[in-house]
Amino acid sequence: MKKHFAIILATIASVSVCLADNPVVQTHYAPDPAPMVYNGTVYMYTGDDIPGFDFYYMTKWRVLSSTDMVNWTDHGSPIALESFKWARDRAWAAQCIESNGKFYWYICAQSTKNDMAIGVAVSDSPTGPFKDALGKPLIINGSWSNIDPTVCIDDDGQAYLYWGNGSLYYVKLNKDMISYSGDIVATPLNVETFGGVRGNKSTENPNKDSFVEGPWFYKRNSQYYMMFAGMGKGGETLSYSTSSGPMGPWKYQGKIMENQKLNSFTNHGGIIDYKGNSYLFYHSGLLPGGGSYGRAAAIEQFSYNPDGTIPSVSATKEGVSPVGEINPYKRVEAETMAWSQKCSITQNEKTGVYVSGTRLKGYTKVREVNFGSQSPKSFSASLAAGVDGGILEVRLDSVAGAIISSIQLPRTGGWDKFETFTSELKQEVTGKHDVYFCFNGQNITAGRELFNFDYWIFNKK
Ligand code: FUB
Repeated sequence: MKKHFAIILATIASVSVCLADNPVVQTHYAPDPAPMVYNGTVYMYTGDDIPGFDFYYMTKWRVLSSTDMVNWTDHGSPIALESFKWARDRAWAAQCIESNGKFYWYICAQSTKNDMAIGVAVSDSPTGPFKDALGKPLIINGSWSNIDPTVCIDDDGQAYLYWGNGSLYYVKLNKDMISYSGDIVATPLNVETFGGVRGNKSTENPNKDSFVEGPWFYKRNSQYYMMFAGMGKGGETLSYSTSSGPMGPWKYQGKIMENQKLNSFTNHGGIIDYKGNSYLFYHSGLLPGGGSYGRAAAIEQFSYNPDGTIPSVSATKEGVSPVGEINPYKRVEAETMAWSQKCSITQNEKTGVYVSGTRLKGYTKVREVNFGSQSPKSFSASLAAGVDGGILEVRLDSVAGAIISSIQLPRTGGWDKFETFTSELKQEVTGKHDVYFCFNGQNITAGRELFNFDYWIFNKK
């Protein structure tokens, strides 16, 4: 009877509504999201804001991935300014694409020649390791407009690289993806093509918009799309133009997102289709401590109109619905999460990426964990603690939910000396739940780090 009551309680709790999963990264400020779908997984390439300096002070790029659109696994930072010997500052917006089994990550940065330049890093894996493919920039010509590269490979195999701020340029990439043929072409910007252009004073044909930066180039159902950050009131819009060819002529279509309370001047977007849905990626300054220089990626789902036009999309706190689930009987990285508080991410050679900086009342939330019809018997986690006192509590469906297992941590001999700890389940759990890994402790002063957390698994025995 007791056992059945526990199962009923757990099932009721699993119905609880989950609020606020935007921004989708909370462990750091991850702006300029560039999604890529590869082999059934969505990869999201981002920048890394360092707020507090009143400018886009950025030194590295990051990768995350998801197979359900709500839980994101942090793969750390495979490239930084130091990866490019010609780069000295401004690790700004970037995009990665797969071609012939290799991954080309087009980045922009301030060069040692004191301009902005576009470079490309290459890897055999979407999460790296990446290395500078050329040892020099791919595009460099003294301009500060060489930012925000976006790349698309057409059905005939021809790849196009677009980029720009204030101006929109493109080149045709060669098959090797790290060189180009022909001239750099400037795309005509006017009211008809991109809603307007900076400096247009015409009263007969005034600007409805204008191309600012952040182009996102893609093809869908034989139509070419160029989403871009346009000029709105008090901040950027996400606007778009379409074309029947990869090099234009472009026709301005309108604004997708404008006048949203994003707490950020910029919004830098990306669009993908995944598992039958369409998603708009953008960034906001809505994380605590965030703002125009502390931005983080957010996602909204939308549906194209039957004629291929894009409806207007509002920014939400809730974000998107899950399109997959987590198997708790296979090792899950602790850095896979839908939401988190009071923790951060660290990476090193030995362990890879793990959750660090855990503090009292912090937690990570993992959504859509499917325990199936038979309850697990125990829970294991790989944890490291330089000093004792920390407790990892596993709770169901909310931070105040039932504690189904907990691990009281002894010292493991160092903050990077990970050990696997196993504890019994306190109650039976079946079905689908949100699982909260809550950071607690005994006699801990506020602010003290509790433990580091590498991975977890539920055991059937
Ligand atoms: O993140 C730095 C710059 O801000 C990007 O390159 C632009 O697109 C804007 O988001």
